[in-house]
Amino acid sequence: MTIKALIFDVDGTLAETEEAHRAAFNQAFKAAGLDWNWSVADYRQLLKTTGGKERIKLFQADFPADEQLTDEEIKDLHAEKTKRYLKILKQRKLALRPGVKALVQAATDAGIRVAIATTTSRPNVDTLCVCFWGKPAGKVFEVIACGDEVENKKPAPDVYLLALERLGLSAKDCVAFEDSRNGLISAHGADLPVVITPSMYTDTDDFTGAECMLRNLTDPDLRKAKNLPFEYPFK
Ligand code: XBP
Ligand code: MG
Repeated sequence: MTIKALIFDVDGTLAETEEAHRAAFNQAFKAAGLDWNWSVADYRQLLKTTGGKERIKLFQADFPADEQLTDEEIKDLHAEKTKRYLKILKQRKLALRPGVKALVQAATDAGIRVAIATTTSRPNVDTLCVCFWGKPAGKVFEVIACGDEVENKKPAPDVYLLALERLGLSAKDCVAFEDSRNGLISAHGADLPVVITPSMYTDTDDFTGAECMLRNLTDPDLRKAKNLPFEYPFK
């Protein structure tokens, strides 16, 4: 059977972006006069909630009522965080994870479609693609489904279902690439088989049930993964 599309998560899967997200959150907090600072250890816990706005909301859930930001204030704070995240990305200090570019290229060359299913927002995906591919996301990936376009973020399946709908394909013809347990649950919820490449913040996640676990996408095991509907290099 020939695979028809690969669907990639962004944060942690295409690149180790979470330290840039964390720095952007902390910069935005400081600029807003908040004395919040998320450490690496804090962020490991906080990442269990997907989506920046949702993460902020949960973080302050136990604060006294008069110290909690309203949804509108969270929206503004998150917009400032995105501005700062884009600035950090443009400084080009990040890199794609090993094997990502080669796999996307090999798929494209073989006529296999490539798509994105991410929790983050479109400007973040576009800037990341400009930094690493020299072109916006729509010129690299045929379909892009983002967190703010769906009702429920990962681990709900919504964003993968949206990617499948836009591809016009059924899950059995596609494979998802993820780095986190929330991503695995989301993709499985859409009936997709999943290749996991754990990232710096998800290396202790429980990946039970994943069809394939790899250190990264240069792992030779990608060539012999038995539970996936493709052979790599694509034939
Ligand atoms: C990644 C995320 C994102 C980023 C921040 O999840 O949860 O929320 O940390 O993105 P996944 P925004 O890789 O599973 O998609 O601040 O833009 O929401
Ligand atoms: Mg991820």
